[in-house]
Amino acid sequence: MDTSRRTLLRTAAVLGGIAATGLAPLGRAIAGAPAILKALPASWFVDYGTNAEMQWESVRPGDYLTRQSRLFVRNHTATPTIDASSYALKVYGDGLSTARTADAPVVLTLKDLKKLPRTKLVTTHECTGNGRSFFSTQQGTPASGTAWTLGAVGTVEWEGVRLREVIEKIGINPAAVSIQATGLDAPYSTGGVDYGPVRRPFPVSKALDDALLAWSANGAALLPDHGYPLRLVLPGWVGIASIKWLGSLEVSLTELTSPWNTKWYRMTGPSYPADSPPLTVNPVRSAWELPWGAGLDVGRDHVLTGRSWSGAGPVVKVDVSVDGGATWTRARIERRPRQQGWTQWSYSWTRPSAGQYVLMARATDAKGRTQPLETPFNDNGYFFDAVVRHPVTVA
Ligand SMILES: Nc1nc2c(c(=O)[nH]1)N[C@H]1C(S)=C(S)[C@@H](COP(=O)(O)O)O[C@H]1N2
Ligand SMILES: [Mo]
Repeated sequence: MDTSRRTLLRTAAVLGGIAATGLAPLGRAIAGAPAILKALPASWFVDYGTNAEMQWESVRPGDYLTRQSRLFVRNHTATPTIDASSYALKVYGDGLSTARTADAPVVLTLKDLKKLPRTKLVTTHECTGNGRSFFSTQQGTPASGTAWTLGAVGTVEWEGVRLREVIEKIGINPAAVSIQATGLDAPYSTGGVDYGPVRRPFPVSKALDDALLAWSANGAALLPDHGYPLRLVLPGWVGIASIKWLGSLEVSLTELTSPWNTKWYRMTGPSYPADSPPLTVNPVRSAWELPWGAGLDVGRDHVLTGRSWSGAGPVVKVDVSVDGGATWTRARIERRPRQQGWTQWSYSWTRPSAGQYVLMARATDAKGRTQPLETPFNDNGYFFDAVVRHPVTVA
């Protein structure tokens, strides 16, 4: 598809969003520049304009990792173009060691960061709203936001430096509690309000545990759409925590806030208290590597494959049903997780007779968390973790 047609479709998608929700962002897509720079072939992606999800049917069972060319994109505005040679990360705040507090921000170039000890880490990276459309299609209550099916997820081997190394090198005040990560993308406006650059605070404990400053994914430099030249990765946490195009880190002695942890990315709605905390660890979810409404040949055996993942630990077992939940059998684990990545599984379906079926997969993680059959509604459609009812036809 040529660029003008893509831009047009994006504009249409954004305008469609406005009609549907009343509060779709007026990003750069309307001004004409594409919000996502990489190619989004229709066989690999569903293109929502500023966002794009991976098509599960295009996932190849032999590939454990998700190539960047196939990884979902979630942009609040548009992918910025950043010059790596002049790029620098600024670290500042009253939570740095007292010797530093009075100083100007610590400025670290990519070269500086690459001199520190390197780490590789596999994580499953997922948007908080993955599965959102099922609040509507499966539970009858539409939620506002991008109507993702299950493709706002991927598993990536990041390379970078542990944030712990950076912070310890700079020197931190032992009383520091909070770090705010801010992106270099354009400020985010919606409903006539400018909320400023995309940013979100996280606890110092997470920074000292497993947070990573990543410059590469699966052995290659980050693509612009995925945060080039440097992004934060908070393993197992909601996608919004992993700020792309990382511009600064403010280390603070007091709790920091931003609209991305007060207004959005927390649960609101009838089932939740007003002071429900900011979302952190991702829930348990599963997907079949099949088209929605797949057609399968009658009179044959079928090996069906899929993946399950959790932000809290490895998925240890997966139960599947091919009769809409009437009976369940244990799926065969094909590949155990690499580090904090997903689990691959399969189910051998012996000569199903002709008809319509509903496939279901229900995973359990090492912490004993499992997927419910129904999940309580929340206004923004976060954390749809219920078992998805996947229709197929055997004919
Ligand atoms: N600077 C910045 N960081 C960001 C975002 C953004 O719009 N701007 N989107 C967040 C959200 S909501 C998600 S789900 C992930 C998506 O990462 P990806 O596009 O690399 O898959 O990035 C997060 N980090
Ligand atoms: Mo997200």
